[in-house]
Amino acid sequence: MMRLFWSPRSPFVRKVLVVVHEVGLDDAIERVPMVILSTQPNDALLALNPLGQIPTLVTEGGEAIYDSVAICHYLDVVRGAGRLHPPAPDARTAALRRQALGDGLSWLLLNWLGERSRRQGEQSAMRIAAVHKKLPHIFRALEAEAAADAESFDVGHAAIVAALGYLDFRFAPDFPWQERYPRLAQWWQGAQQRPSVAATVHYDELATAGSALSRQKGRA
Ligand SMILES: N[C@@H](CCC(=O)N[C@@H](CS)C(=O)NCC(=O)O)C(=O)O
Repeated sequence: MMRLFWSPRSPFVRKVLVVVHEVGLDDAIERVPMVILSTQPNDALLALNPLGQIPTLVTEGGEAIYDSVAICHYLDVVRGAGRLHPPAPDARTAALRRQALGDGLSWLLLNWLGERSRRQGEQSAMRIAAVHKKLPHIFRALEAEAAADAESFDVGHAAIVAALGYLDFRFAPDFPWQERYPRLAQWWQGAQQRPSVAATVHYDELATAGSALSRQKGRA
C-alpha cells in the first residue's frame, strides 16, 4: 500500500485525492491522518518531507513524494495512464498553468485564513487588501477557463475544484463568487457530478471532535 499523509481540511490534499479517484487508485492508498499546524511543524512528517507539509505520499518502496504537483504527476503519469497530464506540449503547458492558477488561489486563501485567525489588532490590513486585490483577477481568469474548456478535466481542473471547494468551505458568506461568475458557477456545478469530486468534500475533523486544537492558530 502507498501511504498518503492527509487531512480533510487541506485544498492541496483534496487536489491529490481527486486525482487518486480519477486514476482509480483509491484502494491502493492508505490515508494517514495528520493535524497540521503551520506554527508547530510535525517531527514525524519532517522526517519524510523536509518541508513538513501535507500532502506527502510514501510509495510501497518507501520513497516520499512531495509536493502535490509531484504527487499528482506520479499517480497519473507513472502509476496511471497520464490522462490528467495531456502529452501534447501545448496542452500540457495549459494544464500546468491551470494547476498553478488553482494552487495559487488555494495558497492565497490559506494566507487569508491565517491572517483572519490573528487577533483583531494583529491582523495586517495591507495583507488582507492584497488578497482582495488579487481575487477578482484570479476569478476573471477562472471564468475565462470555464468558458474556454467546459468538457475536459485535467490536473489543472482538479486544482481549481480544490481551490473553489476550499473557498466555499472556509469563506462562503464573505465571497459569493457563484453570483458574480456565472460561467464558472455552471462549470463548478457540472464538476460536482464527478465521483472524484463528490467523494472528496472537505470537513473539519477538529471542529466535529470539539478539540482544543480547533481553536489554535495556523491550521489549514
Ligand atoms: N506546495 C505544497 C503546499 C502544501 C501546503 O501548503 N500544505 C499545508 C496544508 S494545506 C501544510 O502542510 N502546511 C504546514 C506548513 O507549511 O508548515 C503542495 O502543493 O503540496
